[in-house]
Amino acid sequence: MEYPERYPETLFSPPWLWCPVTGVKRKSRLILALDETDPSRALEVAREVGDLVDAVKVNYPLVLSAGMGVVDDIGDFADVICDFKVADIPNTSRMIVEEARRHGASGVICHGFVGRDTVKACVDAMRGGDVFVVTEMSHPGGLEFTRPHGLDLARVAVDAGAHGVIAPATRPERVRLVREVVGDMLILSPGVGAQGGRAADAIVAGADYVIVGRSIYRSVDPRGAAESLVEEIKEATRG
Ligand code: NUP
Repeated sequence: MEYPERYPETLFSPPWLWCPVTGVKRKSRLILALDETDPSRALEVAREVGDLVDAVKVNYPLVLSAGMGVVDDIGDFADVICDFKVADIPNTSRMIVEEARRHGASGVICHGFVGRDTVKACVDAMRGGDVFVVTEMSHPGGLEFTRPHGLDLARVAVDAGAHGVIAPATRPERVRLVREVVGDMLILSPGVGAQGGRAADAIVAGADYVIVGRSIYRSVDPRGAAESLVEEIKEATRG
């Protein structure tokens, strides 16, 4: 199956707005985690903040309630990353990623603990799109199993040719260590706001993007909330 050119605007955008590793725009460095389960509300929020964020990340809560068509719909406003935390044998993982790609996702998130063969299958199935590998998870339970193996998981991402990793904004010191392992690869950091992390701290520690969900989509003013985060990130970058 042929897929449309991912970022046709590359031709027209100044190169400094683009990351060296992938075609992901690095404009606001903010990614919206749209875990809203009411499909029309989700689209409303995506429409409201689409121009402020570099991508919208969708996860099972939204896709299970709205169906995969929501990925196509959100694609009208922003690049979409499917946070499916793919964690299966390579063949099944490939099929999952192909579905995400078929619906226009420009990125997927997979687990690394399943091994390099699975991550490599995801990278191949993404056909040039972005694959991000989870390292240490941001919630308290992330300390149990993912913390002790977080840097190994980052190495899996590097070895398998992934485009980036997920590292916890709740523990900026871990973002720093992950950066040492992954070099120039992208680091996306969730855990800002509702989970207690700060966008500025994650960016200063070396994250390329922060992923923020509830603090935006549950706000009475999602656009205002996103604007404050963009401002905070800008300040941190200046510093
Ligand atoms: O380690 C991770 N932590 C995390 O919160 C890996 C993730 N993919 N996420 C996701 O980021 C989580 O599933 C949710 O979709 C988003 C954070 O949302 P919020 O805590 O900002 O509402």
